[in-house]
Amino acid sequence: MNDGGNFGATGGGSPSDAIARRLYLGWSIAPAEGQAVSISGLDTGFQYSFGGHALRVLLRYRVGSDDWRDVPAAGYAVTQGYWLFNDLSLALSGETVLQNVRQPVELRLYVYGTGDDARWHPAGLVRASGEDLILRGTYQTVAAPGRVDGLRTVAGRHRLSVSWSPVPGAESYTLRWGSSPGGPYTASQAGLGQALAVIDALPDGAPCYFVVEANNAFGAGPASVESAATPLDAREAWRALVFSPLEIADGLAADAADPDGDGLANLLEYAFGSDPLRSDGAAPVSAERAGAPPRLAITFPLLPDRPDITLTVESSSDLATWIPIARSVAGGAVQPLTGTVTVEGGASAPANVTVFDESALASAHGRFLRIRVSVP
Ligand SMILES: [Ca+2]
Repeated sequence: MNDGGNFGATGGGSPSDAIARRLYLGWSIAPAEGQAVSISGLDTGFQYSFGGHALRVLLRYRVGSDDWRDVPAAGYAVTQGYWLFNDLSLALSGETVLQNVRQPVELRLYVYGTGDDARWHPAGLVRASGEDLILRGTYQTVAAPGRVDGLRTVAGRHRLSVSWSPVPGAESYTLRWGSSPGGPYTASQAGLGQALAVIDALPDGAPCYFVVEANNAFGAGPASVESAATPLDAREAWRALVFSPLEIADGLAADAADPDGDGLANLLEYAFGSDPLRSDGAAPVSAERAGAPPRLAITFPLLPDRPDITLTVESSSDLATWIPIARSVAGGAVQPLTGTVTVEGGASAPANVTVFDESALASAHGRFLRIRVSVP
């Protein structure tokens, strides 16, 4: 509002004077798509100082880009005084143009003084009850809902949690998804009562493309803009479970990192199921002499749901040449790679598996075993 220091004018302020001088407080409302509003009235008021002149108001409104229409608040005048509240109520249910509106409505409350010099100082629209402006009315659903917007996704192992902004007038939502951008959307969940859903049992590493529609008795609204996300693979899910987002951002969750300083890189902690943030001193892999004649044996945990891990036991007699002697792929059983190697345990994961070297210790000068952990 530009009061110019004076809401009056030479010869007395008037509505046309206030309009010309743009002495107004304005606001607007926009019905949601598929919704109509009916405005029945407004309540507001002025808090002002240095009273001494009549303060008058004029409400102007327009629907869309139509002409302005005037609602004079005849006879309204502030009570003269200092910092008084002056409540104002205007009935608008008789304004037929403001009923069942589906376009934006712009409202302006013009303020003027009837004297030559009306140096009012309204502090704002404030009612005695504390509210600044109450627009009374109702809204009703008159068409299918608008487009769903604001899609957000949280990825998990084999799953996506999808949420979106609630749409006015929606009674339910339909979520459709598929594996190709732009469709076809081969799966769906309909009748969703809330603005969220979980897509489950998704394949590893494949992006999922999805759209959401809002529905009501008038039909389905337009589909949202397509969104896409990829479920976490096994290692990503393990990282998300074990590390905080900050630790991941700082690189502490990288395969080669060793944040607990126990000599086991994160990839090995993941492969063997140990805690990468706590050095508890219990090495997951151990070696011993076993059997008759004695052979070198290495024991390690075999975990299920490690689809990205290949464990290869390698042997050497000189620490220079290493020969693969047994292997587990994707959490599967450990298979001997040579005829004289034997494997105990690990028929079903999780289990401890012991792999016995191919040569008896008595017939070798020195034997060494190690486990190679690799990812595709
Ligand atoms: Ca470690």
